[in-house]
Amino acid sequence: MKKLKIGITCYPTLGGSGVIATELGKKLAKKGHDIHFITSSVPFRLDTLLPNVFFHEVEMSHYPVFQYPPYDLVLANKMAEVIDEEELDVLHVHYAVPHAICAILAKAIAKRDVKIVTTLHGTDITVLGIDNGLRKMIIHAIEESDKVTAVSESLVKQTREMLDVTSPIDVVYNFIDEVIYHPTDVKDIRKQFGIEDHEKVIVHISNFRKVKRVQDVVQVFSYVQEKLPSKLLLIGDGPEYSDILRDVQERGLEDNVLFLGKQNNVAALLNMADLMLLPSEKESFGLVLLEAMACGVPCIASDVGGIPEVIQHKKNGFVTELGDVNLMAAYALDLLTDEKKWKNFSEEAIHHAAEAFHSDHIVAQYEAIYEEVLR
Ligand code: GMT
Repeated sequence: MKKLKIGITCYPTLGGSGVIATELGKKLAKKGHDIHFITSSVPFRLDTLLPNVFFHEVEMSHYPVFQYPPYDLVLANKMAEVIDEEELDVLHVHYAVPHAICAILAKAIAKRDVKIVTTLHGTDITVLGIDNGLRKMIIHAIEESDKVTAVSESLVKQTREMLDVTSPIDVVYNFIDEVIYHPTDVKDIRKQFGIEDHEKVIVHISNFRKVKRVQDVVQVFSYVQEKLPSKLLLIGDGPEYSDILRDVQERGLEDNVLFLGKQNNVAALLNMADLMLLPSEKESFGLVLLEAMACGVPCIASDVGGIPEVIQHKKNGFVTELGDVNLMAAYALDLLTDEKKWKNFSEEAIHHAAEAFHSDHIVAQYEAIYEEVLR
């Protein structure tokens, strides 16, 4: 394929959408495309030095006349500059609002024609449940993009139902970097964390927002550890942190629950685990499930959003009705006490992650989309 100049805008801080955008940029750069990140800070996963990856900072000055800093306008201005100066072919934005809207404005300002590809990650659509004030804006972003993708079939369906849009939306699933996420021996690290050989380890990773239902994780763990020597690793941070901490203390679980905060080397931590729990209320895909599965960690999660497109129920993990902590605990105990079954689920998880979501395949899908919009 012809080498392209591709602009990428995402939220550069922690979060699945930022991870996907950055990993995609790195993979595309390795295939020879020029990648221009247009973001407010260096994306946290942009840790490899590549000669054809560029970072254009959206710099916010102090604007005394404005009550609120005009981030979206400054971003649109920066995008227009980069489109012209770097001669971009494609601008791939992650999130309809504000990034696709900024891209549409930048395209109108820039002298050069550029194609806009917008990826929906879920929160831009589910936010509508809270704030209908952005409805027309999101519809405009979808209709005016040259191509829209969503990270699961479920998100496409939800977008259609909530917004009544009929324009095509392609499903392009999330992916992981197979070089980072694979099974590794971490016996020594387990020891460093005070985990005994005979103990089972359950892991949960999220931004501790209400929708993640971390309290369900704690409840499931409290049932499991009554029957099995086990530890719970809670990775991440967010608004529910203090309530979860209190819950853990009130249940007397503090010796067995490790709050690890935000972590960069998640692959090593995942490899310490025997099981992942993700009991979210909403989840358009659940990138952490894929990260866990690629490391051979079976997952139990709620049957919502795109989760059943990732976990194959009773084959490589389990899905349950939202909030069914008793069933989650029963599935967890079933898996953690049956070595043969666990091994089988673990192998199936690795296999499914590689078969259905391999980065080579997903990156090629995005390249085909760029080709299509440029045709
Ligand atoms: O889950 C979050 O709160 C973060 C959010 C984001 O924008 O990074 O995650 C969304 O995008 C991820 C990458 O596509 C998906 O794997 C997550 O399922 C999705 N989160 C929700 O739908 C709640």
